[in-house]
Amino acid sequence: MTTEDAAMRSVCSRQGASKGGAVPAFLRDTEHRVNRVRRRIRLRRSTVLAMLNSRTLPTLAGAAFLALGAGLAGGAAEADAASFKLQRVKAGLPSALYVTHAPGESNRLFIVNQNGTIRILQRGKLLPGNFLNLRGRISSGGERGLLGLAFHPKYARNGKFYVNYTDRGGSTQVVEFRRRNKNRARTNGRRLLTIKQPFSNHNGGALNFGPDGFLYIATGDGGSGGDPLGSGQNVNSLLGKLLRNNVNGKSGSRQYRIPTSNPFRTKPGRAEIYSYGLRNPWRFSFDKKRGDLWIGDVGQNSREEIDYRAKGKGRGANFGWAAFEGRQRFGGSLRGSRHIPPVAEYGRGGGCSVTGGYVYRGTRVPALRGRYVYGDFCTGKVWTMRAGPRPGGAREDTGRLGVRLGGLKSFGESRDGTIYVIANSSLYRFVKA
Ligand SMILES: [Ca+2]
Repeated sequence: MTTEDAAMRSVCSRQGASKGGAVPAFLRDTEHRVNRVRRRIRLRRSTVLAMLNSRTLPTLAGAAFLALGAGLAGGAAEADAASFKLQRVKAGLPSALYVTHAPGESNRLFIVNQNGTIRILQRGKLLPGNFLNLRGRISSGGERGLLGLAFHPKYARNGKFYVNYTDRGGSTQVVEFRRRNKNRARTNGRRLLTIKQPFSNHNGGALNFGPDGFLYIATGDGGSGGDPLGSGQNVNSLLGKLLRNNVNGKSGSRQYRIPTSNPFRTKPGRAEIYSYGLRNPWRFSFDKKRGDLWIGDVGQNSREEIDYRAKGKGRGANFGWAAFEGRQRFGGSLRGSRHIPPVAEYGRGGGCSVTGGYVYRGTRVPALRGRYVYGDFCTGKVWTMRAGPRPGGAREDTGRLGVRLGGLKSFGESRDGTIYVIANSSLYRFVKA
């Protein structure tokens, strides 16, 4: 693999906001890549229009192309009354990377900034000061920074929450903090997990509590390109995994306990592993109604994928990387015999870095009910698909949004199930059109 290959491969992985000053080489590469995808989309659109004008297509194929053309044109000509769109909630959030809510708190969102701070947005207004400030402890830029936040299910009572960041040396840290009061956190934390990162990219970063009350931690394969260390299929490595810990207790030298049903607890392999075969699971979530697991796993050179397992079925699941990229064979052998293929995937015509989202379980947007919403960082395209128990039917909905998204970093969910989006250095929410 040439250096150029490595650079190109690293940019198709997840990366975050550019900071001020000189633009790093790989961000310039990302720009090239985004422009190339845009050119390809323009080309495809003109081809579609030419084919339609030629009137040589069979009716059915013509209808399909027409639908594709409308989507690509961002036309959203659908006349259904129960549609949706995006509404901007807050602009001027250049470092914002993620948004979430605390259990029991309505009308308040926590905005995670890649540069190391967490701010509170209350009824649409940013509260002064930071809820938490980790600027001095983190490395930020590219795919590094403060990447994830999850509140303990009993946060209202115990004030505990968890963050995932890359420290000054680039290692992943998962640390527990506590609330001091409603709007401020204590600055001394309890370090739960340190994972050394061999390369600067593919740090994963998402954290969520599952329906079982355990903390799930998504890790990337360690970076570079093509999983050179073979982390994805290696169950003796914490890289390229979804990990699961019980934070309510300690065990020996561990600052957490291993849930008794973790698949490698009594078998060779790291006891923290819940599922494996992941490349860079930048964002994952649980369906708040069904408890199903949804992962957006960023692809290598060709396939961006959405992985799904019904509640509890992600245990021991092998999502394939690096033996598979999406449904395609990639490299190396598969551990075991069962590859769990994605429930949705797209190629470079759709974008170059998937951003996993959420199943809509709110009430205000009927057209989104029971649909999983996800998007692409590079193109700002957004898709929705049927949620469990039979996920499928992915459909591009970019044309409905009413806004062209760029730098689609994360989706988020508020207490009432409203889905939010961090893109264009702004916060948006899905509303009824
Ligand atoms: Ca996979």
